[in-house]
Amino acid sequence: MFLARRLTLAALVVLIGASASACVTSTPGWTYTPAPSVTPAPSAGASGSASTAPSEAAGTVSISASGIAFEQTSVTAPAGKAFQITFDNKDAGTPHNVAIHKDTASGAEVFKGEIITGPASKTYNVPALDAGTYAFVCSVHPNMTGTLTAQ
Ligand SMILES: [Cu+2]
Repeated sequence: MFLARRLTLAALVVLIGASASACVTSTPGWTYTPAPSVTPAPSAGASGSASTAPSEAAGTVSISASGIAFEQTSVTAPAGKAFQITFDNKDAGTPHNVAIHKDTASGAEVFKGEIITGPASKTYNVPALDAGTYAFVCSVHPNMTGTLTAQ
């Protein structure tokens, strides 16, 4: 009981001390440890990682096909500016392409990439898309679909 109370009291003191100021804690070793750990904390936050993802997709979107299926279920593209899709058709002797449809695969076609027979790859120049959700589809195999988010 006494030990538990002491631990509780100690925890409270540590919490109060930590919230008041890191300098209050007297152990010298701890003054160095918190400093580096505080720096990565903001970048590890949700907003930090969210801002990293679009910058990766800002350049080129990679889509590949294998086994008459796209290997990506969803990709992200920049909205409001032209971008490129690097399409890798890994299916020997099988034609595929990437077409982009508004909202869903049955929506209006906003882009249709050239059909290529694998193994082959092609870079498509896609015009700017409005922000929103699109489906990418193979014109040859309508069951090949994925989601493209323009943001
Ligand atoms: Cu196909």
